[in-house]
Amino acid sequence: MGVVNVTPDSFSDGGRFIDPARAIAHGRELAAAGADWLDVGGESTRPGATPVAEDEELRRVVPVIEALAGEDLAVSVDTRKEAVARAAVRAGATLINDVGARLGSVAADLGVAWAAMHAQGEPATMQDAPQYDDVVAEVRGELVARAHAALAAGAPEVWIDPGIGFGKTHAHNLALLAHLDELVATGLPVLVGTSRKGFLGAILGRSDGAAGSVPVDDRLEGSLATATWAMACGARMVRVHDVRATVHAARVIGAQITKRAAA
Ligand code: PMM
Repeated sequence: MGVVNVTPDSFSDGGRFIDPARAIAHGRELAAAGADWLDVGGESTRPGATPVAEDEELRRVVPVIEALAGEDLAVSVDTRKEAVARAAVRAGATLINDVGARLGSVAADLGVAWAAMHAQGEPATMQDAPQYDDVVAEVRGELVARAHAALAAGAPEVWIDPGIGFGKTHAHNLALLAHLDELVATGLPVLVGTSRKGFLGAILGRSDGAAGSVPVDDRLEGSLATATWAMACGARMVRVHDVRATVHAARVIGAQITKRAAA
């Protein structure tokens, strides 16, 4: 899944694709590089981000979705808002990538696929003091309950996503990745997004001996390492900015997974 952020303020690519023509061209490039899905979003959910008004979010995403879906590309909409999800599906999106995990009944109503991403709290404050007794069990329990409710309501396809960085400390993120097999074991298809995220910067900064975090544009290797790990654990989709490099990694890890399955 390739990321098409039509936002001025996303942490990794904010402002680069706010112009619809540039966002559409970027989506085409990601598809040509091997993305199966183009994930179009109009609201940054980075920690501390301020919410975007519904009409502004619609204005950002609908023309981009219309253009890309009109070229027979598979498009998902990255949103937390019901009205945006509905308009996006009318414009041609066939997967609601729900970063609040609350729109399962909307996906069921519209007959489109739903990705339920776990988040604790709201973007503005979610990184202030994330708290869990057992992060893996709590995230898994919440996602499975919501996924089964959506399937029971008639959603045709439901994905679960641990929501790396959404109301989670670096230790929570690492625990969720380390135990990704427990999400895979639910039998629901698993989606994971680690691309360029802050915990990678923190790990890489430390291994460099540097005081802080490595910058966003220097996190490719960390993104690939975690995407590859996720795929080896059985995740069926990874949400990434660097599609070409990830597709190459996926081909290599995929060949090994196929070999192991045949052995
Ligand atoms: N992360 C971001 C946005 N949307 N959707 C899913 N399903 N999973 C994620 O991990 C996820 C997401 C934040 O990253 P961005 O600001 O680079 O888009």
